[in-house]
Amino acid sequence: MGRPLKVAAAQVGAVHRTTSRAEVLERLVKLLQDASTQDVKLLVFPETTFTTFFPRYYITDDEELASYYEYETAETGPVTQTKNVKAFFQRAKELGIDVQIGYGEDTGNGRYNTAVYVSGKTGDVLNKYRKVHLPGSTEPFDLNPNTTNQLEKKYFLPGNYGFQAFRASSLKETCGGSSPIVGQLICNDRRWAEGWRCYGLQGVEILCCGYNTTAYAPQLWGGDQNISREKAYEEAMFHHKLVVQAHAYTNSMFCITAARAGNDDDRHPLIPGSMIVDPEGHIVAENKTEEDELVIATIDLDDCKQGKERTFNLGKHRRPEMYGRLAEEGGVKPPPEV
Ligand code: CDT
Repeated sequence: MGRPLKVAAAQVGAVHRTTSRAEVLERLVKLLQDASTQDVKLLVFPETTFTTFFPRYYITDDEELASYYEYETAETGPVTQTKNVKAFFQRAKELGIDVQIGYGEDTGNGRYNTAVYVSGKTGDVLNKYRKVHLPGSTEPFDLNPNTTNQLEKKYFLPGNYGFQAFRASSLKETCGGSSPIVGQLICNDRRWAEGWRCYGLQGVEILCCGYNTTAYAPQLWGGDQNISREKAYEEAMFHHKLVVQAHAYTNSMFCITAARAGNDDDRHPLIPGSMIVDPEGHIVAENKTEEDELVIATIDLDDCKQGKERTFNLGKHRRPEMYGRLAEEGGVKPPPEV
């Protein structure tokens, strides 16, 4: 192995609306400790990991809504220092593990669906990503508490940092003296080719993606509104794996996906699907349960070379002059009828 690295997805099982921060934190720290015992160097956690996936609820109580965010202001400093969650980051630093973790970010001027990548060596935030593609609607589908809504457009602003790759300098020695190039996505972003390609164009070798993907939400998906729960689950898993494996392959990068899984509130099921995918699109490790679980693999970043130098040698084979529409158009403009 030329540039070996032991990585893992930290899948997190059910977190209910009533589950306390303290309880979640304890579970996350246990995952950190178990990862450390197994010598994991990079651990990826899900989207909005510290709380339940609150955008599924139509929340009218401002105080409850406010409780789902971390507050990062000039006074508090970065999320790693904030009182609710700093114990998590302290432990990651003590154990020397790099982490990516998602959370609701409140800057005082806006709220974002955010993930930070934090060095296990220094405890510094090496990169912050804000979710670009916010799915769902600004108003609830309905007020039935059994309905899984998707109100991210109501509770977050669209991410404004773009798709900026970075070097995980903390992992330089482990990776043969050359720091891994890392990119970040959050949940729905993984379904859009655009972000992946932006990262491919920066030579990204490891894409980290946490998510909360509902296993049953026909109101959100459209199509057969009478779809069975079993079939809906199967379809959600199929689409999750399809996009991750295909985009990892076409951009010649590893991808670590970390699910918030389980059946929240015993009525809002989420898919698992935490996995490590290689640059040829193969799954090299995946979850076995729907609970808190580590999915671990030792990968070799040199395996990205095959695709990057041959089939998907972007500099050699791409024709950007043919792709103008991609940057110019938002929606669909069909050709005129003749
Ligand atoms: N959290 C999140 O982004 N969930 C969305 C649900 C859309 S279902 C097609 C996801 O893409 O998984």
